[in-house]
Amino acid sequence: MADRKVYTDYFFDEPAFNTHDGGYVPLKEPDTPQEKLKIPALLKPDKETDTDMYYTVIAQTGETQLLPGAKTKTWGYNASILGQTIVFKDGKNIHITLKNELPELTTFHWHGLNVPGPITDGGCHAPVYPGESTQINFKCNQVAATLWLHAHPCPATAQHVWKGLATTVIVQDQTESQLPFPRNYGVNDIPLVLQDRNFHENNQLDYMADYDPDGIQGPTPMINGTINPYFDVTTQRLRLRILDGANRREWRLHFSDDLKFTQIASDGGVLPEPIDFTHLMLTCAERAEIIVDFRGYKPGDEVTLYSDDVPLVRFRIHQFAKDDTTLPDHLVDIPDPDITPNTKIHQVVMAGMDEEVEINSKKFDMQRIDDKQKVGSVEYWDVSNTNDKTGGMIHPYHMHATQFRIVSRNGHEPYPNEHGLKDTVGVNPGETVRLKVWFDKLGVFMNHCHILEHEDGGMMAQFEVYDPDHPKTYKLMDMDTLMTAFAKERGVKKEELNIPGMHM
Ligand SMILES: [Cu+2]
Repeated sequence: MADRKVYTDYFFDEPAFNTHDGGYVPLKEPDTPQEKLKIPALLKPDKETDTDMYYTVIAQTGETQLLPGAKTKTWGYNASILGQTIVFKDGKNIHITLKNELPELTTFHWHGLNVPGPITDGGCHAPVYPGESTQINFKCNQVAATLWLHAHPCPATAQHVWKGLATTVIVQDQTESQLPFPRNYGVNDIPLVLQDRNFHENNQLDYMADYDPDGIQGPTPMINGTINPYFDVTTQRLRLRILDGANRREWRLHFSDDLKFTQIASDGGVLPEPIDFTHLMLTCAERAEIIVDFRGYKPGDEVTLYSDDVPLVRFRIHQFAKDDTTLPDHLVDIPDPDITPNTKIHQVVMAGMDEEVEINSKKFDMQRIDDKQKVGSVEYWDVSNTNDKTGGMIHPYHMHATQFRIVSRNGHEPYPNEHGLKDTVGVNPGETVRLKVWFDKLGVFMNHCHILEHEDGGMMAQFEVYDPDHPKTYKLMDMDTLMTAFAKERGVKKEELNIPGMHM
């Protein structure tokens, strides 16, 4: 950790920060007692062999003690809220039984995972109806990374995630396992899912009461489903796998004393080189793995992680063994394939706010394929955000089925921590971000803004990854089928469904 440059900047456009939104809900420090940070259990495989892993993932209802008093009704994966952490090992065949024990349909989307679409990928074309289960099988074929599983049943994705359907997925591989990173799960390697909620009468969530077409927010930080958490630090170095799991909120992270930390991985895996920061901003769905070194602290000290000025997690320092591990200047090689000659530059224009959101002047249509790319081809995608009026806002752009490279922002170098693989990128107002994108799985997939209310509201498109030698047709879901099912499951008429995006 010798002489690397330390970045002290959030990089994104300050006038576009969510704090300037008309409907911004400031975070507030909870006045409830501090609680031990919940560390999700590791989901136990039903069976594991040298070549195969078998899991059962259950979407279930539950009740969670979030605040003193009444428990909050929540949803989760193999847990009452959020879920157990799921580990995939590179090179293994994965078999997952997806079981829906919720009162309504949902889908299981593997954010950042390189799998075929549209069914295995788990977007809106892959509903699992209540009481039913289905099986997906795929080969895990990608580098070590922190990914996540979340519900994606358009246009109720935002409601389902708000209720708790999101959990961390860890991919492990040989290369990462050789690097000098902390990896004792729960002790010095922990997931940190950053979310915010608003609590109503009896400590309950009320999605419709807090609905905002530019993204629901709550004043209370909720970290791994814990309100006002602390974590007992027992090692000098701590690895945090941070996910912005909020529907809309950006997190501007920094520690007390402006403690320096080191980012070692972004969305799609380990960075080419470690990057030192004192401040780090994450937009929705982005991940950052960081290592915090507490060498300057002694037992009894406390180091706080903040977003803006609000405490998120208090790290209580205990006795730890001295750790002189240093990170190499170069961590991993990142693939950088050449652009395939004679291919077009794809254009994605994200525009509008509130109910007016769209991509390329269109709202999402499950039955329409908006773009195509040949499997194995390497092509540029130019992603623009035209919300440059009245301050504008940052749209976090996500593509299923790929880990891309960020080539440039308005022709300039991407941010210092954007030289690794990414599946989500925050696009500033008036900016065009050029991506280098390639796919190795076939299917129909979604690309969209990851502010979940924008996604549900239509700021989403679809593309097909095709093989000209083996053309395929896909049976695509339609809005009416999903709305009819939701209405039946909720026991109301279709017109009475309270799903804001359904009229898009
Ligand atoms: Cu957006």
